[in-house]
Formats: sequence, C-alpha cells, structure tokens
Amino acid sequence: MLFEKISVVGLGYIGLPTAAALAARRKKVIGVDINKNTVDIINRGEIHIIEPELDMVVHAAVTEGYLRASTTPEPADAFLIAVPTPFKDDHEPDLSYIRAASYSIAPVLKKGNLVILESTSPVGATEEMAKWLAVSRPDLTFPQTHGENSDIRIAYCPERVLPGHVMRELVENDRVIGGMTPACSTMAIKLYKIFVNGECIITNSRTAEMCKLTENSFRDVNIAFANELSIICDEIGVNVWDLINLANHHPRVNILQPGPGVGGHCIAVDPWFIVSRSPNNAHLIKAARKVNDSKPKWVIDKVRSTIDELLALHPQKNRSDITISCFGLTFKANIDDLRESPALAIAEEIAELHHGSVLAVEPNIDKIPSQNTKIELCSIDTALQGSDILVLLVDHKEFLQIDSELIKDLKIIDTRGCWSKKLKA
Ligand code: SAJ
Repeated sequence: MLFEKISVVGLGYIGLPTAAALAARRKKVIGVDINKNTVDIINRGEIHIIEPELDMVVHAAVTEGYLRASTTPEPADAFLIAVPTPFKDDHEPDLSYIRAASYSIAPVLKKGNLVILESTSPVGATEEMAKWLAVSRPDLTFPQTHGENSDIRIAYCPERVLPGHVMRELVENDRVIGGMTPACSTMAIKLYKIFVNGECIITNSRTAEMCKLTENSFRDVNIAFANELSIICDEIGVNVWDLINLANHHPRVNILQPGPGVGGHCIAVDPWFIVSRSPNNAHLIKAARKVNDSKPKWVIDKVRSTIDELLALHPQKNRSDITISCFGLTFKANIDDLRESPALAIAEEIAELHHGSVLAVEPNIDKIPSQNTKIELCSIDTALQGSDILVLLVDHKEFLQIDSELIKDLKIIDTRGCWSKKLKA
C-alpha cells in the first residue's frame, strides 16, 4: 500500500479536519503540532476549534486508533504541511512557520516520501520549502535537482474549504495539485483520492500557489466593489441592498454583499501575497484591500454621527446616557471565529470612543478575549430593551429572526442589510 502512515503537520483549522478526513478513511494518521495543549486535547478525542461535525470524526478516529497527535514528527509515507503563513508589518509574507515545519520533518524523511504544502503561500514557497529540505538532508535527492527521479516527491495543493462547511467541502471540492514534477503530481493525486470525491486537477507548483491567491483576491475585489457601492449609495440616498438585488437580476451581474469590512485569516491576507510579489502591477488588488480595510472606519464614523443625531433629538440626554449595542463580533455569520474580525475591531473602537455603556450580543462565544474593553456580553433581549443605538455587524441567524416591532423605534446602523430589509417590509 502506497500510504500506510500519513503525517499532518499543523493541527489548526485546516490540518485537523484533513487529518480527521484521512483517518476516517482508515489511514494511520500522526498529527504534529508544536502546541502541547492542542496535542493533549486531540489525544483525548476532543477538539480545540469549533467546526460542525469535526468533533465526531476526531473522536471516532482517536478512539479507533487511526489518529494520534504528537509534538514531534516521526517517520511516515507522506507529510502534509498546513501551518500558518501570516504577513509581517509591511505586508510581506512570513514563511517562518513553513521553514520551521520543513526543518522539523527533514530528519525523519526517507526515500519514496511525498511532502505536500497546503498552507496559503506566495508564489515560489514550495520551491523554497524544497530547498530547506534539501539543505537538511544532503543524503536524499529532491525534484529541483533530480527531476522525475528524485527520492522525495514534492507538491503544492491549496485548501479551499469554507469555515463552517469544512468537513463537507474537504470531500466534495475539486483540488488543484501542483507537483514540482509530473511524478510528484501523480503521487499527490493518489493521496488526495483517499478522501476527495471532487476532481483533482494537475498543474505546476507555482500556478497552484497563484491559483489559491487568485481565488481569494477575486473574492476580496468583488467584496470591495460591494463595499464601495454601499458608501456611494449612502452618500446619494440610494438603498444599496435594493440596488444590488435589482442589478443581480441581470444575467451576467452577480454583486456580493457589503459588510463592515473583510475579516478572517484568508481573504484579508492572501491578496497581499500577490501585491508583495508584483507591487508595481497589482493596482486593483491593492486598492480592493484598502477599500475593505477602510470600511470599519466608515462604520465608526456612522456611529459617531448617529450619537450626535440622537443628542440633537434629545437635548436633555448626555453622551453617557446613551447605550450602544453591537450585534455580532465574529468575522462572519454563524461561526465562533474572531480572527481579524472587523466586527470585533468596530465594537472595541466604539467602547474606546463612547462614554456610555457598550453592550455586545454574540451567540457563538461566551467570553470576549480583549483585555481592556468595557464591552459587556448580553442576551438579545437585554440589548433590545436597554439600548438607544443598535449596530448590526454580523448576520447571525438569531438576529435575522428578531421581530421588526422590537427594533423599529431604535436608531439602527445595519452594516449587513438584514434589518433594513425587514423594516421596509
Ligand atoms: N464577506 C462580505 N460580503 C460577502 C462575502 C463575504 O463582506 O458577500 C466578508 C465576510 O463577512 C468575512 C469575509 O468577507 O468577513 C470573508 O468571508 P468569506 O465567507 O468570503 O470567506 P472565508 O474567509 O471564510 O473563506 C475563504 C473562502 N474563499 C473563497 O470563497 C474564494 C474559502 O473557500 C477558502 O478556503 C478560505 O477563504 C481560505 O482558507 O483561504
């Protein structure tokens, strides 16, 4: 059998579900992570992230002995690297986690192994990884020097799964497989076919790297278009949600939805990897990043002007008498992920600038991680009863069900358009 034992390095939002999917197909999987706490949690058959169905699959895989986690790599037939690739202060990609992962697996590599990089990476990162491995193991041959006959096969294969739907999309989505040589691609396809029902399409590693960045930049540019439209429409007195709905009736128009900004660890990051490789040509991609990054400030300016409006209407009130409630803190609807969340950043900024109470309703978390914030988590009912201004930041399902009678007399800043539609109806 080609793959008796598979090692997944990095047990986060992508690595753990992938390890679990392989283990569910009865492969021996060793998950490697530098965080001992994460390793201990997984070895108890539990998980450290929230993702529908993942808990069940991990629990079964660990109990049946197919999945085990460790802080140290051990020999395997294939290594799949899924570690973070953040950017540095100047938006330059930070490959230090990939480098560290490469150096950590190098000592246990053996002839015939396959190494796949899944982390979202700037173009050329797979070749870099191959160099780090080759430097550490001069006794083995690699594709960059020995082509089709290399001892070690190397490929880039980006993940494309949507948080909240990871377990289904891991199996159903098509995969782009970028081998450093055709033999590398062929071997990588065999690995993915263990659990992927979608099509596995072969290309080279650089195109596969650029493909991942292109997918997320495409989405970023399209969200920026919607966000820019929302600001223009606010200025000229047109309802942007109606407008988009109407325009989308055109057979070749499909505008995305405006929001408070773009969050998460992918779409707000990956376009910079293109900009950093081609700073003089990536005009539109860079402009889109700037439009999306500036949207939270626009929302905060709206909050300031709404406070002023309210004070003008009720001259007997002081600023400190006004209670503002933020609805939603996560980076998008119906998940618990606060990473790079514009909603959380906006709520924190409101808490900074506003002298009165600031409440937040977030059905998916029970604690706000920020240290110095005066934001109080509360229920939907408490927020509706005690607030003067409601700021809708995330379109969680619970908020869509709120009766319009309960909000019709309050000042509302609806960054997602879900209450505006209700109130018009
Ligand atoms: N957003 C809008 N308006 C929209 C759609 C999204 O404001 O119309 C915002 C969301 O609220 C959120 C952000 O954009 O703040 C990103 O959300 P998302 O649902 O667009 O994407 P992610 O970050 O959850 O997942 C993306 C996906 N990529 C694409 O759809 C091209 C996913 O398939 C990738 O696997 C993932 O990035 C990743 O890991 O790269």
